Formats: sequence, C-alpha cells, structure tokens
Amino acid sequence: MNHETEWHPPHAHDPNPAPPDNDPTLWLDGQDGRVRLAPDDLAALPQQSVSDCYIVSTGHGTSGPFAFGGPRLVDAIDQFAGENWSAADVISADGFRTRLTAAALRAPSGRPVLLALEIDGQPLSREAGLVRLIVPDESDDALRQVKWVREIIVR
Ligand SMILES: Nc1nc2c(c(=O)[nH]1)N[C@H]1C(S)=C(S)[C@@H](COP(=O)(O)O)O[C@H]1N2
Ligand SMILES: [Mo]
Repeated sequence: MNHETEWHPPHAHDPNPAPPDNDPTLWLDGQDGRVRLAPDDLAALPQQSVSDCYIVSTGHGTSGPFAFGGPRLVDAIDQFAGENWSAADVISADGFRTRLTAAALRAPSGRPVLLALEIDGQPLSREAGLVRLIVPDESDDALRQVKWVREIIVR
C-alpha cells in the first residue's frame, strides 16, 4: 500500500504505556454529523484477520508477530459515514494521530488497514489499545499503529 501522499505530524517515539481513560467508544465525524461507535458496532461489520503483523520501533524494539482482527477501516467509514470521502484522520484519546487516503484504503489488499478488536484470536484489552488502528507492514516506527482510537474525521 502506498502511503507516500499521506501525512502524520511529528511525534515523540516514546509510546504512551497506559490508556488515558477506560472508554473504548469512538466518534466518526462525517459530512452528515457525528456517529458514536462502540466496539460492538464495529464487531457487527464483516471481520478480517491479518497475521504476521509486527509493531516496529527503532527506539524500543519490535514486537510480534501478531494476528490482528477487526473490520477494515474503509468498511467502517463507508458503513457509518457514507462512501463520499477522500481521506480520514484517525486520532487517539491521547492525541496521537495519522491520516490515511481513501485511494490507499480502497486499493485491493490481502493485508488491509483494520480497526482492530482482537489480537491472536482474543479480545484486545484496553491496555493493549482497544480500539487500535493496524496498518500492516508499516515501516515508519509504528507511528500509524494508533492505540485507543477516539475520533475518525472523514474528509
Ligand atoms: N495512542 C497512541 N498510540 C500509539 C502511541 C502512543 O503514544 N499513543 N505510540 C506509538 C509508538 S511510537 C509505538 S512504538 C507503538 C507501541 O506499541 P505497543 O505499545 O503495542 O508496543 O504504539 C504506537 N501507537
Ligand atoms: Mo515508537
């Protein structure tokens, strides 16, 4: 997947070790307003599993391989905000964020971008990032592996 045209702001590479709160609900901001999504709403969409995912960090090592499961980000946006969008900003409860284009997310892929609800067949804990954006095969120091997604702004 080509993320060259996409964007994320500069970050400290020190990850937050703990969730900022215990509430895993998120908000999807689309053209027609705001939709509140609980993990159960995401679990009602078609689920996909992507195996052999690594969380890569030059600063503090690599973990994995993990199999993450959940809906494709593109399906969640299309379902709850409509199909007329060109990019999405995914923002966490602790202010971490990344931007993904619809063009990249719509490209056919066996390793799609997920809103992960599961890891290795088990429910993802809040500590481990529920709901976590998983961008398989990212090689930019895990800056797209956004834990504790709180808001998705559709553009
Ligand atoms: N919400 C949020 N997501 C985040 C971060 C963070 O600080 N906050 N840090 C990123 C960085 S720099 C890394 S290396 C990984 C660490 O993931 P891990 O806790 O699963 O090892 O999470 C990424 N996702
Ligand atoms: Mo990192």
